[in-house]
Amino acid sequence: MTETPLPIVLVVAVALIDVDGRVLIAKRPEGKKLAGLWEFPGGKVEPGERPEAALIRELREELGIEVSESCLAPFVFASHAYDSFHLLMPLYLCRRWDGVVTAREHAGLAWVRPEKLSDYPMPPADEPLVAWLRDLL
Ligand code: 523
Repeated sequence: MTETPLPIVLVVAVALIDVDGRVLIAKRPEGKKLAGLWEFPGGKVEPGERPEAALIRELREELGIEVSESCLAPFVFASHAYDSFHLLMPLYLCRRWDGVVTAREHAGLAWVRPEKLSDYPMPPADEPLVAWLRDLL
């Protein structure tokens, strides 16, 4: 019997990098899937939405900052099969934004040196991105 493939969910995420080269990670709140794990902030791309527009919207909603599309630099893709869907998640890099980064929806925020990111428990989709960021930064 052929297995039904899992639906693909497209999520966009960002590594915000401050002037000291630290990376922002955000703690998923209670009541959400993967609560308590530290993620690269982002969220689902809505039907018909461009990925970059989705990321700009998510950063406004979740962190209260404004990012311009021209500041979103190249990305790598993360991919992970969760129980009921297959997550496909490009990670953007962003070094410039307007406003103060604020936890509007997360349980906490941390600015972390790339070599320390592996000290924080992350969703399985995010984990492989840590080594990539360590090599890049
Ligand atoms: N991830 C993930 N890593 C990561 C993000 C931003 C999201 O693994 N950096 C996963 C967690 C969820 C799914 O992507 O399974 C959607 O995340 P989110 O936060 O946009 O949506 P939730 O948790 O509110 O999910 P729904 O309740 O399904 O809307």
